[in-house]
Amino acid sequence: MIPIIVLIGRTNVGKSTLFNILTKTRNALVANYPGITRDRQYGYCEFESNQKSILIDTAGLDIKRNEIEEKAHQQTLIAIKEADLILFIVDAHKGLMPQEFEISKKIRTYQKKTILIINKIDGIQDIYKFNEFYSLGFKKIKKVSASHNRGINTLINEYLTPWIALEIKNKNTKKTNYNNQESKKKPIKVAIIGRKNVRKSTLINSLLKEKKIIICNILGTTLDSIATSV
Ligand SMILES: Nc1nc2c(ncn2[C@@H]2O[C@H](COP(=O)(O)OP(=O)(O)OP(=O)(O)O)[C@@H](O)[C@H]2O)c(=O)[nH]1
Ligand SMILES: [Mg+2]
Repeated sequence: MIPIIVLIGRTNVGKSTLFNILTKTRNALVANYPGITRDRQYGYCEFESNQKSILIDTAGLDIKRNEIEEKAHQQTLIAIKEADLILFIVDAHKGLMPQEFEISKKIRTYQKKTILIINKIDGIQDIYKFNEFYSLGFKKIKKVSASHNRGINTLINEYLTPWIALEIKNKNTKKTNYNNQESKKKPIKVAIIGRKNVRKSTLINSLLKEKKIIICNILGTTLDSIATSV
């Protein structure tokens, strides 16, 4: 059983960028536009010290303005429930935002270990700019730049791998149906392709027997390409 880490935060703070760098993939869609991630995206991290974990990228917890954002929010809550560790990402360029107090409050209701990640520290000269994030009240705080690969090795070596070691020791990790790469048998890969709104996501959810992918009667609801095991 592998510990599960979830990425939470406002939209556009760099959650997917961090997902890609930690999983050493480009599986998560990244763009300078809010609301790009909607579904839960599962990835697999294997760090140099041979520590492994499952990482979940999410839409995060932000203001919900429409049906898709409401459904994405629900997907994020499922991911938090599944996870053993929360990485709460904030954006140093934007500074502390009022909804981040709300997100902190929500996260705390789950009583899970949380690390506050101050992302986008590149290009910031004034180190006092980071101080406002301390008012969120998290003990473990790490400053990084996901897109410039700054602080990532320290995040892995000083925070993530010791935590993974402890989780495994305590055998606290939960079962997940994510098909990790430890499996000896190579699964057959099937791609579900078709025009917009022809019910591709409905078909996948029926196969999985769960509401894994957001279904909405709006063209182009699924943005990321989602991999899942069945
Ligand atoms: N300067 C700077 N930009 C970054 C950094 N990390 C991410 N970005 C940029 O921020 C934008 C948003 O990044 P994403 O990773 O898509 O953010 P997200 O939180 O997943 O966004 P949503 O899925 O839309 O909620 C992109 O243009 C990234 O290139 C960073 O460390 N520094
Ligand atoms: Mg994203």
